[in-house]
Amino acid sequence: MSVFRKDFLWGGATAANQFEGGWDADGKGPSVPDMCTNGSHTVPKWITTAIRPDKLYPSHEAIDFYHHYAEDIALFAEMGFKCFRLSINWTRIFPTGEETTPNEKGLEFYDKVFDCCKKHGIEPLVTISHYELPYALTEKYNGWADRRLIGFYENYCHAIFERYKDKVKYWLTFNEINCGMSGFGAVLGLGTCQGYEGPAMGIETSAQTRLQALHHQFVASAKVVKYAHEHYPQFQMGCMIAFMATYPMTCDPADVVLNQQKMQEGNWYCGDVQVRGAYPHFAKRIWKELGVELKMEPGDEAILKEGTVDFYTFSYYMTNCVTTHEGEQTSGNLMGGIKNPYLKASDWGWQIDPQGLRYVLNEIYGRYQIPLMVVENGLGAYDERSEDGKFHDSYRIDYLRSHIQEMAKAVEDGVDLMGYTPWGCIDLVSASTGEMAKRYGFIYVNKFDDGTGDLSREKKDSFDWYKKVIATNGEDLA
Ligand code: BGP
Repeated sequence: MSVFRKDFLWGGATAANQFEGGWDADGKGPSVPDMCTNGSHTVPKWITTAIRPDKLYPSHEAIDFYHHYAEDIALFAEMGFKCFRLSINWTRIFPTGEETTPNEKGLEFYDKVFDCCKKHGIEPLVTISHYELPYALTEKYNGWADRRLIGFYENYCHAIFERYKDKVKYWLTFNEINCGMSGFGAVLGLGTCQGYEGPAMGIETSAQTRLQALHHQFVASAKVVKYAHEHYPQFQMGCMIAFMATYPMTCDPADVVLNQQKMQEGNWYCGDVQVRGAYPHFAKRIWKELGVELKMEPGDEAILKEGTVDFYTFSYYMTNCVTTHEGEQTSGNLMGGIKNPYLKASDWGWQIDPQGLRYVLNEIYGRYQIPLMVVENGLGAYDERSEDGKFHDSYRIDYLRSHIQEMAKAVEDGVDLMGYTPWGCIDLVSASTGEMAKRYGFIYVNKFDDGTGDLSREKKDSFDWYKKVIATNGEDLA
């Protein structure tokens, strides 16, 4: 008997800016990622203030899901997906973010996508804002630094809630909202990069700007969660955190305390606001240390309390260590850290830690006691075509298998786990580097870093493997 729920949401995850393409099709406006060039593990991707004709912008065509959605969703259905996580591109619906009437053509595109999911019995899980802020809002308002963004976000949500109320049940308000705690969040989540041209992850913003911008996102999220609960009781509203677990490198109590603070800042600060509806006790310490004076308006505290989420979702790729002693640096999803001698790393230096997933699931569930969902996990790797012309990605299968095994243990520990949507179920553009070469998919896409490729789709070995996993509800992982 499988330990997973009967209605476990097996599936895969994507984000509009990383796979749709059609960046200016049918009235769509430019978003922040549309201004980002390609890069690699060693060369940083840039954000530019205008489209430079001599540069390559990977989101512009990406893998052209915009024109391949029917074929791609049919492939997901063939694997047996119960759930498909995708995001809505804000600028398809409101090209500059400020319009009051939505762009009908943009709405129609997602109608077609959701209808296609329905035809195949696949439940959509929609991220409302996945690193896709209208660039016009960055240019004019410096993104979420400006409180007026709350209103624009509400308009956007009201429009998509009403349009898709019969097609979408599960919603996530912001992807990896906690990226706003760190510098690189400026380009990714907050859009606080007004007038900036340079390495996208290298922009420095003050902690004051970042945490204030995050506060605006918290209020925006709570407002639309409350609105959804009042108007669409059938909706399930979730948060999404980049869970970046860290371990103390030594048993020196100073390392343990440092690690606790790192976990508070990196993971719990945002989760606590969105799940518990108030800033946690340690927020005051963080504000003091960073010299932040948070501006709250009357009513903000009440709205945070009233707009708490129904379920908690997170991405999980790797773990790092922290220490007050010497240690060797390594990289990771959003955040680097100190190397762990017990773990191996991916080609991008992300340390692979399946057991950490069991640990994290227990920690989160113990704290919040609401259903959890792993909405990103996976191995970014270089896939080489073998002599027989196929992609034998056994390394990806090993990665996923070991993580599913640990999820199963967490479920046996008593964690209420709703589902699992591994990242980049079809190859897509990397968020951190803008590469195609960093592939996560069960489905290979013939699209390359230099922008060439005929966009044809091919199944990797992991495709049939995952199909079997889903068919057996996670029992047969061989
Ligand atoms: C998360 C993002 C995704 C995705 C993933 C993998 O931070 O939510 O958008 O891209 O990480 O990261 P990367 O593409 O950098 O390998």
